[in-house]
Parts: sequence; structure tokens; C-alpha cells
Amino acid sequence: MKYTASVSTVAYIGLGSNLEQPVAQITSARTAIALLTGVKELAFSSLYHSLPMGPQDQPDYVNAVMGVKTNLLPMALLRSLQAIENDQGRLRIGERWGARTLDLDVLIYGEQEFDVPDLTVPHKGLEERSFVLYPLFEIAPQLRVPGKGFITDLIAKCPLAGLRRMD
Ligand code: A4P
Ligand code: MG
Repeated sequence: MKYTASVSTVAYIGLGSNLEQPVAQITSARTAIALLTGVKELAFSSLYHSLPMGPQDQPDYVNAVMGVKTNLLPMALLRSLQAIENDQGRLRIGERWGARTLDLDVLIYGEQEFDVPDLTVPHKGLEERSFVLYPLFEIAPQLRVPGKGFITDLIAKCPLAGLRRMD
């Protein structure tokens, strides 16, 4: 039986994978996130095919964004997401922005803006990443990203850069 939250926050999670069957990685991560105690799925974007940001000698990515309602505090949410990354074979030995089976980022946590060791919210660089902004816009077109502005304005300044929606 899942614990039911009394105080809850809407948060957005970015999902990315470019190793070992990325679509299956994203799909099973979605299930695992929805099964976390204190987390309820609100929305899930389409899957998007994206070109790698960072080192170019790695496979293309599959990306998506999930909206949840949660009563987990931000750090507890991050630790739960990292446990799911580990369960799905994430190794933290490669270069920065290198290939990975699964990357889960806390993009937005309610109206909050903070920068503490291990956790910056909203996620840094979010406004430069088409593979984050376009899926986010798909599920939350009215969203205002704390400290950064309306999603519509952010998208207007962010080229697709090869991003395409998968059917
Ligand atoms: N951390 C701080 N803030 C957050 C947050 N809001 N959410 C810390 C998640 N983690 C956060 O992350 C490194 C550290 O960031 C963690 O210890 C955590 O405490 P990591 O997942 O271990 O390593 P990383 O993901 O390689 O580093 P980084 O710099 O977070 O990379 P990004 O920003 O996650 O980007 N290209 C495409 N097309 N699609 C992608 O999804 N992803 C990346 C990784 C690179 N290129 C990509 C994609
Ligand atoms: Mg990350």
C-alpha cells in the first residue's frame, strides 16, 4: 500500500538514456518512479530522440519528462531517483556528459529555487536543452520555471537542435 501524501508538491523529472535499449530503460524508469512511496505520476511526455549534448562519440539519446506530485523532500526525491539509476545499471565512471543507461534529473520542484551541495533546482542549464524544454512544454504548456521564466518564452529561444518526437 502506498503512503498517501498530505502535503504535496508538483515536481518535474527529466529522463534520459543512450545505452542498452534506451526506450526500455525510460519505460521501466517511469514505472519505478511511479511506484516510489510518496510519488504519484501526473503526466508523462512523448519519447523524444535527441542528439548528444557533450561528447559526440556516443549514441543518440531518448529523452522524456515526467510530472509528479510528491511529498518527498527534494533531497529524498534525488536519492530515490539515484537508486533507480543504480538499479538500472548506471555506472558513474565515464567522462562528464558521457553515455549512460539512465539519467534522472530533478528539473523543477514546486516554486523552489535553491543550490545546495548535490542538488541545484531548477536543474542547471535547463533553458539551453531542447530535450528538456520541448517535452516539458508538451505536458505543462502554462508552466513558469522558477527564476527562468515561462516555458513558452524559453522554448522560443531554444532551437530544436535535431530533437524529434518518436511515435
Ligand atoms: N545534481 C545537482 N543538481 C541536480 C538535479 N537537479 N538533478 C548533482 C539531478 N542531479 C543533480 O549527476 C552529477 C551530480 O549532479 C549528482 O551527483 C547530483 O548530486 P550525475 O547524474 O551523477 O552525472 P551527469 O548526469 O553526468 O552530470 P550532469 O552534469 O548532471 O549531467 P546532466 O546535466 O544530467 O547531463 N544529451 C542528450 N541529448 N540527452 C541527455 O539526456 N544528458 C547528459 C547529462 C549529457 N548529454 C545529453 C543528456
Ligand atoms: Mg544527471
